[in-house]
Amino acid sequence: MEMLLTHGYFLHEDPKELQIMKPYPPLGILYLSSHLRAKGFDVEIFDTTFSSPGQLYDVLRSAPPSVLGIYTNLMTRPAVLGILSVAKEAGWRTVVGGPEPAAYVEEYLQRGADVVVFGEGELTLEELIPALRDGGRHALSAIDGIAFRGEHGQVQRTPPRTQIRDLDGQPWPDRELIDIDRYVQTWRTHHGAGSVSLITARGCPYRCRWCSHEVFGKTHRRRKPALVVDELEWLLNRYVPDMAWIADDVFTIHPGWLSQYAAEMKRRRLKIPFECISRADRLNAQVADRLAELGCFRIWIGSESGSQKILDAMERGVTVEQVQSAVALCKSRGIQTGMFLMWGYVGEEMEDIEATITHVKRTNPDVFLTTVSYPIKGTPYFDEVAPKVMSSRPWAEGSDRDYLIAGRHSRRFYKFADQLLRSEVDLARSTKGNGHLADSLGAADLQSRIEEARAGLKSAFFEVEA
Ligand code: B12
Ligand code: SF4
Repeated sequence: MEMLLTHGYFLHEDPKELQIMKPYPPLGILYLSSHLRAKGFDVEIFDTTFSSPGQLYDVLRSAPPSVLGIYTNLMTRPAVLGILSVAKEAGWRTVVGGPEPAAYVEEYLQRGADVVVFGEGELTLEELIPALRDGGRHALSAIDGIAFRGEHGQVQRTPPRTQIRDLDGQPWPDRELIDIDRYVQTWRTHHGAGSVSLITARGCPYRCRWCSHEVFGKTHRRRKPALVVDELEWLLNRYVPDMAWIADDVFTIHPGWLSQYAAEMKRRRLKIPFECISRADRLNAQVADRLAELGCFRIWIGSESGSQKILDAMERGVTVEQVQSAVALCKSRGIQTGMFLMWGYVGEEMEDIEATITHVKRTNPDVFLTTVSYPIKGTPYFDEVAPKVMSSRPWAEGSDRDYLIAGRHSRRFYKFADQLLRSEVDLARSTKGNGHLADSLGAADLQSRIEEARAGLKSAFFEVEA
């Protein structure tokens, strides 16, 4: 074996994810594997999702060491550092890639990574595997898109790697090397429908300040519609899923592409329920029609805030009204809507929180998810708040989600904001339709939760995060 690819996501170590139980396979390393195998490399994958650190460590200690490549995102940092330390002890040469390590090159090099890879890994690994096997530091300095320690221990970075121009020339992800059926079955057991994932494009050209663009930059490259349909058709035949998730950043970014894709699906008489993510400004009547016709049952829309001031501060590039009409449009086509919302962005005041509550009540999506905003290193948002960023845990034990922002309201404050939002929306829902309270007891409960949340917001108003 010339390379073992893995990732640090262990479902059974994550109590929150164990409740959610919606695992998806790590497409990035599956793409790396298929590319490298097509080039003649002997590559294997250790999929950690349903496994345990101990099982991976056993493999690392017992297999003849070669090159270990690890996908890392901001949540998997501690697990990846554990893997690096065992791998180094066992004599592996180690490479880390994915969205996280580029922002923490020194830290990863210090804790066991021999090389950090920036951006897409396919072309870089093709050169890196032989260099790590046969060459020394000199060989590394000729490879674009990496960082490593030079002769005197200094961090050496090479020029950026050119991205793959033609995604259609790339093989599909190597799903057959891992147990996809187990993913599908896990979905089916916990949600009644087995799901598969695929991507139709790479990268997003928008500039939302808090969003990580480490891997694909601001490019957007799409695959040909018919070739995506080939992959989906194969997935349907091979794994017989009940639904699919199109894991693109903005699936509906290109209406012309979507129409061609829909026409090809229709021509082959293919249809599968699916969910995807989009932006309010990339949805219009024609796009909503295509989505409905294709079987889209839920669309996730980044709404983030009901305050235009905050949306503008985020450089989100959409208006509150656009979100409201996009949600209404999708609903009118029978597509469920999910909204992402963020508390605590720079500049958010009580009136912006109220605006978000009014917005969600008015928009009434089927489901909404909230987070307290966190600055991901490498993003403009992080740079903006950097002087106020404080760590709540040692770097190696946490993630960028643990950053505190000095002077911002406390987590307790945002818990009350969340309680207020949820109770207000539930109350508004219970009174909608027939114009009176559907359940007077429920309504009374909600009213008291609203009062409790408002009192909580007042009492926590001067509590700050750090
Ligand atoms: C699908 C997805 C998910 C899914 C499923 C994850 C999965 N198993 O696939 C779900 C919904 C579960 C999810 C959850 C989260 N996600 Co997510 N997710 C994505 C998304 C939209 C697509 C991932 C994908 O398939 N990409 C396509 C493949 C081809 O790209 P790739 O994985 O990056 O791989 C390439 C390179 O990174 C590189 N590479 C990858 N691995 C390796 C390894 C080596 C050795 C090398 C050399 C190179 C290399 O080469 C690959 C091929 O070119 C990305 C955004 C994006 N467009 O990538 C966000 C993204 C990865 N997620 C992100 C975040 C923040 C999260 C959450 C923390 C969100 C939250 N608040 O809960 C959680 C964390 C979950 C966890 N416990 O790990 C961030 C990560 C930021 C960061 N710095 O780490 C991203 C980048 C979104 C963003 N733009 O901010 N996510
Ligand atoms: S949040 Fe979505 S639309 Fe904005 S830059 Fe990131 S991927 Fe693109």
